Amino acid sequence: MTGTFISLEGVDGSGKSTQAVMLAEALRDRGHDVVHVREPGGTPLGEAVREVVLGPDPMSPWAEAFLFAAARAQLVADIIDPALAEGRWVVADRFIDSSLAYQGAARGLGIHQVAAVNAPGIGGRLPDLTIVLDIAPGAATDRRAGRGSVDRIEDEGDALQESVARGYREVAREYPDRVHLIPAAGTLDEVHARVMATVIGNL
Ligand code: T5A
Repeated sequence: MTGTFISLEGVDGSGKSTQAVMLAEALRDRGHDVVHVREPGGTPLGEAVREVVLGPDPMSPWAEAFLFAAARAQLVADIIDPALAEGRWVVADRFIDSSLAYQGAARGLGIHQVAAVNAPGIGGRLPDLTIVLDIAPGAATDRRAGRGSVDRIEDEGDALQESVARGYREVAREYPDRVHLIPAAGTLDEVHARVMATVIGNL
């Protein structure tokens, strides 16, 4: 028995963490056994990498890409693959498409090059469905306003986020069977309804 793997993606502040929680709860209400993970993080190594990669010290684009890939490899080995092997559902707040959009597209490393760097660590594991919350970066910045702390990547501002948004559209064109863009404007419940419709329509 193999479980089902769904990832949620989007620019910073697109609302995907909120929607990941709502999706996990909705799936549990339907009787599914759901594991909810976030990237970078989800394992002791991943949380340690998160501190470094989102911390204030500058790093090269490839160093950044390798750090995210290392955290992902550990998450797949320790949490995602075992959960799927038990037939559970996995809802991930970011996965490989974050690296493809941020490092591959926005940092200019190349989507295929970054996918290739990640490939050995994930051993072919990809989500069954990836939902990208599509929102104008300025609107996402407004949603984050007032939350206080800003990490190193958020601190780079809307120009980077614009490139990331274009990157996600490129990723969706590259992997159209798996990656679906949905509008992230509207209330939490309106966006959740779009997420559920996408899940039901594609799984
Ligand atoms: N990164 C990550 C890479 O560069 N490469 C990688 O491979 C990976 C895995 C992660 C950073 O690392 C980068 C991407 C990121 O820059 P993070 O702390 O996990 O850092 O940051 P984010 O994933 O961006 O998480 P955020 O919490 O900042 O944003 P979310 O998850 O998009 O948004 P969310 O749900 O927290 O909502 C933000 C605010 O908006 C409100 C929420 O209540 C919240 O206050 N909100 C809404 N308000 C109105 N209407 C709606 N529909 C709303 N939905 C949410």
